[in-house]
Amino acid sequence: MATQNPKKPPNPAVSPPSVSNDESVVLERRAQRTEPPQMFQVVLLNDDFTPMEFVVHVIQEFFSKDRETATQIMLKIHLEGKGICGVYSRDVASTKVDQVLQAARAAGHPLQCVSEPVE
Ligand code: TYC
Repeated sequence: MATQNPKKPPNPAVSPPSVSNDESVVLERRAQRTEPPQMFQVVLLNDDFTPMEFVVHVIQEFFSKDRETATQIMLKIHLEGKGICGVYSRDVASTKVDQVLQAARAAGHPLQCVSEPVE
């Protein structure tokens, strides 16, 4: 399973309080920066048994690709060993993996699908 990178906590909205000469407390406002959420790519892996037509169907069905694009992705996986079908938030990517694996097992195919964090 993918592991999470420990990240530094974001810059706090205000600096730690500092005490000025006249003893008043000074809080310096800082620009707030929200990191974009970590995204996950859903990757299909090649194998020698899953029919090409089934893979094309899966890519169309679960990754909303047209038939031509799905065929190109399938052929890339077939030739190169793996291929990215889409990039999603963590939960959506995880659901896509579950859906693909469930459909593959129900049809009796060994197709493998994983999600991995995008660099
Ligand atoms: N290599 C498979 C075949 O020749 C086709 C295939 C493509 C299987 C992509 C899995 O993710 C895959 N029938």
